[in-house]
Amino acid sequence: MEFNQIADQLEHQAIELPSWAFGNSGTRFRVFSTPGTPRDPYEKIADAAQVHAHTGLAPTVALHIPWDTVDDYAQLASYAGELGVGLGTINSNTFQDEDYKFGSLCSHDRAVRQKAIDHHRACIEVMNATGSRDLKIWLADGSNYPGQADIGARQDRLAESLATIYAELSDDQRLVLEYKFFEPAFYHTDVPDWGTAYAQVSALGERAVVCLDTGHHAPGTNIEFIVAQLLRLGKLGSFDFNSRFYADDDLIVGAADPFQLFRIMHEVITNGGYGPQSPVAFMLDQCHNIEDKVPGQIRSVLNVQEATAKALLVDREALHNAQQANDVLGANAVLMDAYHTDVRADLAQWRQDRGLPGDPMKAFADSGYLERISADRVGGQQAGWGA
Ligand code: PSV
Ligand code: MN
Repeated sequence: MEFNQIADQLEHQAIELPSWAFGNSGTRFRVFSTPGTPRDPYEKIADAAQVHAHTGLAPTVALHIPWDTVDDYAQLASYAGELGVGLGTINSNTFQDEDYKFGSLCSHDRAVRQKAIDHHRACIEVMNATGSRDLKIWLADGSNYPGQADIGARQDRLAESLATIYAELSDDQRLVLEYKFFEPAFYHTDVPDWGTAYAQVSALGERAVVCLDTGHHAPGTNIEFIVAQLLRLGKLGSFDFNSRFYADDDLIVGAADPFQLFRIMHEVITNGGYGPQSPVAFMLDQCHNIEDKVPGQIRSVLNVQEATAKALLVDREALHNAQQANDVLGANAVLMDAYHTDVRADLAQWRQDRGLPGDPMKAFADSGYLERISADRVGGQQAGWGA
């Protein structure tokens, strides 16, 4: 396959940026700040708009409530529109309140469950104001010690809580349930894996789907298999892309294992998850602990584009024929040929043909934006986890 045969298909790529990627973040040891870090959701959106302006790849920004609380969400949406981006997924947060120490939607305390449900109601109101399609739910619920919790009863309460929230959504809105096998709970989490997420969303209905965060799997997990399976079941709602070396590292997607990202995009494309009709939302879920945030996000979306281009280059007919002929090495060679193709010069040209900078990293560095926000954003409280 030649690059010009796939160039048009790259137009369909849209990668949603997480507002929290522009705030400060770190580990339990230290949160470092960077000059110019946004102080409010408006400044986060202004930074996100820079990523889209330089790449054409990131037309929407996901919000996290309450981190991105504003008085007027419609006004925030129109501000985003003025900068050339839109507001996307609304992420709920039931992990930073004392009341949720022993769980939220799964808690055995009815009042705590109700509080968590009410928070999701508030998130749906935000969605109504912003025009967002997706409510993404990631739960920190779980337990730390065997015997601490009644695991089955918690699943029942989760099903009941999710059904209550799902009933509040309008016909064009979706509930997206994200799984994670550990952290902050260390013995069990209430939505540890794709199977549990699938079982829970299947019981809700058609507009309930699964979010696959690439960092939320045990080492060695064949993530692309899960992608293929969820797509054939019609339940892959979204990705949270990031890289992990050890656990949920939230590093730049494609940094740790570009081959895995390619394999994931290959399964996405093979199983109908890519293109204008695809219901899959491609999001980043990353933190930039030590690198500058805006270029960190630019690097990330470019990495996804590069992996996508290579995956589109797979000669699917040749692959199919080799598979049918049990040509093990031939089939593998078809895939590896695409992976080893250097698409960087073609992508630079692709961008220039569309009025974008050939080298977005350099163009952003040359733009003086970082220097400007460092000088302008003085005083106030820099955003970070919890703000
Ligand atoms: C949890 O690790 C998670 O990946 C969830 O996606 C959250 O939405 C995100 O982090 C930020 O809280
Ligand atoms: Mn995530």
